[in-house]
Amino acid sequence: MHPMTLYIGSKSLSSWSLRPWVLMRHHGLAFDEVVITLDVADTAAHIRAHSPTGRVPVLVDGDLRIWESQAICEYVAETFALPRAWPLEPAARAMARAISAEMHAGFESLRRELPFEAQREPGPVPMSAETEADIARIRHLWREARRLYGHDGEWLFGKFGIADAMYVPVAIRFFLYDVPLDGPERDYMHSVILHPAVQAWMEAASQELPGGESALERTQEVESMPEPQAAAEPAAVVETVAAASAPEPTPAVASAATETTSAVPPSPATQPEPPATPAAAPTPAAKPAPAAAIAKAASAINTGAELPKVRSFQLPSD
Ligand SMILES: N[C@@H](CCC(=O)N[C@@H](CS)C(=O)NCC(=O)O)C(=O)O
Repeated sequence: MHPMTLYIGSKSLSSWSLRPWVLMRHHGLAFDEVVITLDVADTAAHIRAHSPTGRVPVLVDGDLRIWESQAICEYVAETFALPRAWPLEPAARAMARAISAEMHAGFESLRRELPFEAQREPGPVPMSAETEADIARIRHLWREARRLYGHDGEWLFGKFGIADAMYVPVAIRFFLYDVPLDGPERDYMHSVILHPAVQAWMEAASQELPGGESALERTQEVESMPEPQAAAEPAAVVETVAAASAPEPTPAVASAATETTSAVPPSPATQPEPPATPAAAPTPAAKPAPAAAIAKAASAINTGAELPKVRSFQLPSD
């Protein structure tokens, strides 16, 4: 069966895309991803071909099209009965929802002054009082969630859930902008950047060149990655994972010019290729530090079960 398709923006830039992507990867859901290069001339047209809001992420599941990052998280959580997507206990659940809503609606100063640029060399930048206040608020939220409800795991409410997915890009920002942290917030940031799905995202982001030239003509299959918690958190997605592990036929690739994801013969630009090598595509002169740092830290992780492959397609720029 053809899996769901998640349309996302460039991984080096699209923090909203990362949120549902990381939740789906955490739980080993099978899906195709289509990466739309952001910040090029025809970005808007490409996104509009798939998204009613002109924004990514968008999830397509059969006839359904779901937009808005948190709605996508909710949809997959409900459809696949993901365990602990929200905490079970009402007070914890309410707080998880509240802090997710705060993230979705707020922290504008932080988002403006510390933009999500996954390729940036980690280091501090000058910050306004408003951004300092955003950071203080986030630190308070993380600390309280961990203190009150985080006892059975390393995530905000113990197990990895939608609230974590919403804050993953914030933790990456803290890492990339060298935001001074200590205590539970620092531990939490480390948990985020060491998460195998986050490493995979950052690694892919590091392969993107400014303007997207390197990846525009490339279809790539993201390698399966270890997911240490998969065994500990059985989800009602076993069939999906097992099915996704089997070799699949040539994927139906969405054309930027069409609204459909099915029965579109792959063009030369979208046929599967082995992972890019330096000879096959230009690569940045030096690997960006964040991905390298995260990859190095990751080597300490004792890995567990394998996740299924996510098929990845880069929409070309006309
Ligand atoms: N509230 C939306 C925000 C989505 C959003 O702003 N996405 C950005 C990319 S991170 C986008 O699509 N921008 C359009 C563009 O760059 O042309 C959500 O949560 O999904």
